[in-house]
Amino acid sequence: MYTVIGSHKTRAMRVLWALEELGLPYAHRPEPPRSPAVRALNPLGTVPVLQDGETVICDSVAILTYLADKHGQLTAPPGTPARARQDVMMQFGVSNIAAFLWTRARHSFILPEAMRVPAIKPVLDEEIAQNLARLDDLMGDAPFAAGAAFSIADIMIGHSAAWAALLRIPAPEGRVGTYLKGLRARPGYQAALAKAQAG
Ligand SMILES: N[C@@H](CCC(=O)N[C@@H](CS)C(=O)NCC(=O)O)C(=O)O
Repeated sequence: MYTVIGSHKTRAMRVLWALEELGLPYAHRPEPPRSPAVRALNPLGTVPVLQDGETVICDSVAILTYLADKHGQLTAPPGTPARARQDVMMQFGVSNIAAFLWTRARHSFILPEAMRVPAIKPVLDEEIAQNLARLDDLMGDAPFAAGAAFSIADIMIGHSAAWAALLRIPAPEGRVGTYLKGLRARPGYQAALAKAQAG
């Protein structure tokens, strides 16, 4: 059985969501980042960490890719144009949305107070809002990030959009707005959230 380490309030939510979409059982240990339990598995002290027997994976994108490839679901096959398209959208979510959210979090409550630059937050909010809106051009008429099927790229983008919504960063309207709201309304997302909140 898989064990997911890290609270659902962190990037571990991506992994919990993926496991629900895959319909797989898992154990969940919401250990805090940098805690001794996390450091014992990941020298960086970051979460999420996935344990699969003797295998330990310490990065949310690596975990999503591992699970999707291993189970042959939520992904296009490696070495195909469809996979390249999916990877482009995954990296767009990582670099153009999640990275700005993380920088915002660092300047809100993670960095020592003296290093925080509060003035950067509205700049980041604008970058995030603009990149969410760019999904309209990137996706065209496709219902999901990488085309016709829901994939791990949608988990990355949907998790980032949910994070942005919590911060009240303006979401695009119209088709992309409906797509983003639909991601977090999915039974898999809702089940992961409900189970994690129930402890
Ligand atoms: N690239 C890693 C980043 C992991 C990461 O930074 N996680 C945060 C929580 S969402 C963390 O553990 N931060 C603690 C720290 O940076 O020391 C991933 O996607 O898993």
